[in-house]
Amino acid sequence: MRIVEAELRTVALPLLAPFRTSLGTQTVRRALLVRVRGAEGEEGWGECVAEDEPTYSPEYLEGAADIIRRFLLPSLFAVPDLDPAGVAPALAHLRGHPMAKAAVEMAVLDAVLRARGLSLATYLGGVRRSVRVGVSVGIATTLDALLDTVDRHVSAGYARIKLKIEPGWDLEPVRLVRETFGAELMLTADANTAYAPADARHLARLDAYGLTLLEQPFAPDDLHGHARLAARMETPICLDESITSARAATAAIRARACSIINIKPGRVGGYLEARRIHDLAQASDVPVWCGGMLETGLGRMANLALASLPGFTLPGDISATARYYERDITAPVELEADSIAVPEGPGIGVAPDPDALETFTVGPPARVMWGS
Ligand code: OSB
Ligand code: MG
Repeated sequence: MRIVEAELRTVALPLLAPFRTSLGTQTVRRALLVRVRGAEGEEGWGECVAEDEPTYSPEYLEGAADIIRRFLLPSLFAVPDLDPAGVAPALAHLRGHPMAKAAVEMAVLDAVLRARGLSLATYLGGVRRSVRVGVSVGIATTLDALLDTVDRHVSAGYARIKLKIEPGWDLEPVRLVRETFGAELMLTADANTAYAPADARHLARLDAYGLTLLEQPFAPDDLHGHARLAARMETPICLDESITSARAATAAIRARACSIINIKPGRVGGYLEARRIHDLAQASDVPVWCGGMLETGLGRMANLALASLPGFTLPGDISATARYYERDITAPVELEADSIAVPEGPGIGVAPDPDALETFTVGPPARVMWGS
């Protein structure tokens, strides 16, 4: 395709309940949406997972909108025959900003695959019609409130519960959830970098609770610290924030810093880099699963396509709409037993509902045109 026009807009979706992690509390998910239009009338949508504040990653929503408008789109307007696989190379001279790049690549994937009548899952090499999914449960105000929330999600059918932890909210909530819901519950914990290597002895006490994995206890660049922790804990260590590219994934596996990888397309610069990480992890017998960033239905549908690849053997953080929002910008994403169906339509398989866009868009959409 040749992109001739793009539109950037921010939507603000109120979360049904505040989502607290060791990084902060979110009550509204603001998401940046990118729509591209090609010379032949092709159209595609992308979602940028950058958050309001640069706490999970260095990117943030307004910064992502700025680099997309000023640098990424102008670099792509210059490419006459743009293929999805050509997006990352055309942007490689611009350093960093993986979430912004991923959003633009997603929009090009959607536009090109829709024009070809091919689903994203088929294009990526998906092998599953539905994907087992879990819920990421935030830090609660009380242990009772936590048990109520977990009970609701377990009753809904989710295949796995992930508890957000931080110093002061770790052993006790994990022990209580394990005791209340029994050994059969697939349970994990995510620290979002809240600990230091000096906490290793404390973290090792989590081994008593049969966690499937412990996600990202230490700083993103501390591969050595994670490797030392992995060597002393029975619980498998999984990395999220540390895995910023296929090269970073190779380094982490070689360093034995993790034995499981959380793949988020936004964090690694797009769905094609995400697939490369899947491929190299599979070659090293490292299981992967698809992480989430409280995406709208648009981003979650695309993540389902990725999670249908064969190496995604653990349930993803891709929950139904009802776990996040009263109303989505797409048709609601629904849980069926412990799974969600992989979209089969061309491209991502869904588009934002114009009425919902009208309701949730904040501020005027920005139009970026070739030659302007
Ligand atoms: O660390 O996995 C994380 C949300 C925002 C930023 C980081 C993370 C998360 C989640 C939510 O855990 C997962 C979801 O989208 O349901
Ligand atoms: Mg995480």
